[in-house]
Amino acid sequence: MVGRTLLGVVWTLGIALSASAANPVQWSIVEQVNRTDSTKTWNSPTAVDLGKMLWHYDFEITKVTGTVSVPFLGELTQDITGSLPPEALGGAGDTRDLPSVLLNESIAEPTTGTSANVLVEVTNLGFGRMVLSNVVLGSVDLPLLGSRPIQRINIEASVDVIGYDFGDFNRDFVVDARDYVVWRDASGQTGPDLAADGNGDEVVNGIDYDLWASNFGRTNAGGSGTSFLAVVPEPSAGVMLIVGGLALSSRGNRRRRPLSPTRGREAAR
Ligand SMILES: [Ca+2]
Ligand SMILES: [Ca+2]
Repeated sequence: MVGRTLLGVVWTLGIALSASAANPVQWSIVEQVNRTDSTKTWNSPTAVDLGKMLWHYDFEITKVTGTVSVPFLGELTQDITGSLPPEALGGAGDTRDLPSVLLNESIAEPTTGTSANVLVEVTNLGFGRMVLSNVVLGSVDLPLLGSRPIQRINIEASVDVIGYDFGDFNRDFVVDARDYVVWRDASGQTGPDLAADGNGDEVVNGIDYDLWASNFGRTNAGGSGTSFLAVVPEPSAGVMLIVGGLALSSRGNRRRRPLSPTRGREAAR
């Protein structure tokens, strides 16, 4: 009975995850923090697809406003985005492991004395999360009216995450002969951030080749959550020979595709 219940929970969880997982994901954050709030948490409605080689993320805090109330005039809202430290307003990078922290900063806005710790992360289940803690709302100096306490702030932010399949070394959303060329040209190299290092152990070797081979033919043009359930058979020795031949024959005139995430994003659309 317990086993069946557990199985049901796992099954339901699996359905929920596969139904909500997407690639790429774009999350828009709009949060209001009131003067009485010391913490505020935002959770994404969807999750990234978990079965990926790595994820590229890009986030940006696009707008922060503070609102004060003024007797007889009502509310005045001031945009304070411009006086926030630029390095705290955004970031981009790759991550191979979840959970992954994209930003964890104590941010202070000097003109009003507003500050907070800001944590942006992707959880182990692939959901986005933003936590504002130790929130202190400052005050705005108004002509004739003096210093008025900020009643609330509004934060707008965006987080984009794109996952790449195992073996998609050139990040064009297809695992094919071009990825073999990337692997072959880098074979034997060591170090961080190697495009053909499929398993992230800082060595490009046969293990990475096997990851490419076992995912050969896989495509993910921004589908929703089904890609990691797909089973792609390992290519036969004959296919490998053909692929090897194609790769060799295209070596002279091939155009290397840039590893630009923008390219990948366009391809995903
Ligand atoms: Ca590829
Ligand atoms: Ca490796």
